Amino acid sequence: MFRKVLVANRGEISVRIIRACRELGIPTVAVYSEADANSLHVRLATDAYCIGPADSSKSYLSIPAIMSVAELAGVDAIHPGYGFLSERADFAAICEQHNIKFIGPSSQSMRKMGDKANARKTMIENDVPVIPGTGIVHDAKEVIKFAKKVKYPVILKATAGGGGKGMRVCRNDDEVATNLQLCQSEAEKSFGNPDVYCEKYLENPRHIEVQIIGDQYGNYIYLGERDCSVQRRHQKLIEETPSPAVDERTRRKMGEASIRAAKAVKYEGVGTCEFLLDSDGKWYFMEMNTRVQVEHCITEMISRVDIVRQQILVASGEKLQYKQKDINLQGHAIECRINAENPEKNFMPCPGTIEGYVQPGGFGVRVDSHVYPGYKIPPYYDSMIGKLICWGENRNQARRRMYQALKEYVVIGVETTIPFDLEVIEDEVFKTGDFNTSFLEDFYRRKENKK
Ligand code: MV4
Repeated sequence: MFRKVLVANRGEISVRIIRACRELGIPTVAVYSEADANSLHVRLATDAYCIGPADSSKSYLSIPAIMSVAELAGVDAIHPGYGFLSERADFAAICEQHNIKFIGPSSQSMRKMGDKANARKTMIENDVPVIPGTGIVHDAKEVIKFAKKVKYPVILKATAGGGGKGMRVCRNDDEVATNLQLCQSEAEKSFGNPDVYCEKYLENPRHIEVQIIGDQYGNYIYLGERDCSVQRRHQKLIEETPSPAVDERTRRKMGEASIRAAKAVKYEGVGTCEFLLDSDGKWYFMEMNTRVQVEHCITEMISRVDIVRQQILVASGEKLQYKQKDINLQGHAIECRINAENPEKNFMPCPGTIEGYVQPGGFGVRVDSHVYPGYKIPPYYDSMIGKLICWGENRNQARRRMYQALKEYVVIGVETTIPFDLEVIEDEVFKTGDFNTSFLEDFYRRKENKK
């Protein structure tokens, strides 16, 4: 087992990782920026080092700052959490060169999944369904030819992109020429790689993702799917598992396809395969997220598998403690991300001091958060206050428990997304479970019509 783990992150996920390490008896090293000196992760870790100013490019994203602390503190592993350096293959490679275990896949696996056009090719070779698409496209003619074949709309995507960044939908020949140039120059600017590929565009799919875990010996399990269709500009707001749109057979097929995807790149650790599900039940691999995700907790609630604990165990070289037949998904779980944002003002971030704070609790209620009364939410990072996760024997019980827990949650001093969450949880369409990624747009349209 590891001697000491550096947690290269902040906020609730640092707290989540430090808790898992404490349970395993592993000392931890927190790193923090000047804006985070009063953060909970600093208090909970065995040791803490300031790594620079508030600006994350000079602190949480600074590889030299983090590697210096790793050497100084004598850690043998680094947990990157999500965001920040978590999907940087170059960082994973530097850890490998310094004999420090990056808690995640190898830099090589990350590179193979990080290049989306290449990942598509790998999936096709391994019988994982992907949306009809192209390799790298060089001129508008190629795209127009492809669109003739599959019919408009099509979508251009940066091969180095992901998570909704660097995408452009084209609905006719005229749009192709302009969008291709825009997409290529944006890709060059944002990712340092101008390469773009093209896919048939699916209108209003559901966003489904499958959690997998693999060890260093080629053993894999999948832990069912999460439905993340309630999102706004690629920011997920509410997630649930199981998906109301996935049946037992589809769950097994998607799970097995996810494991084939992982095996194809010799993936180790926890990861998530993202799929789109269309209205006739067809589903397609989109991309793989090579990190622990914000919404992993709902999967923990229905599987009773501690995903972060398993992540640390397999990274340290232990064999996976579960076989697929040991996995027994039970009940339903929903997560609401509670953000310091004003839903009445276009979800504008509202950093500031939390003057009063009371968390909900009770059977089937979990709050993962790093805040406390008097805590000042800094303006430099994401505005998440915490995650509220509710479990129930079925979807309706989980939903009603979420409603009560949201009602109990008191946050004074900053605006939050709690009033918005309450409205969605009680929404008639949300109640049916029959919706897709256009849910929020439709929700606001329906609200306007009622006025
Ligand atoms: C798509 C798509 C439809 N057709 N690709 C967004 C995140 C990234 N992982 C992939 N994404 C999408 N890719 C094809 N060929 C729809 C999405 C998508 C989406 C697009 C617009 C608005 C919200 C969305 C939510 C999930 C997925």
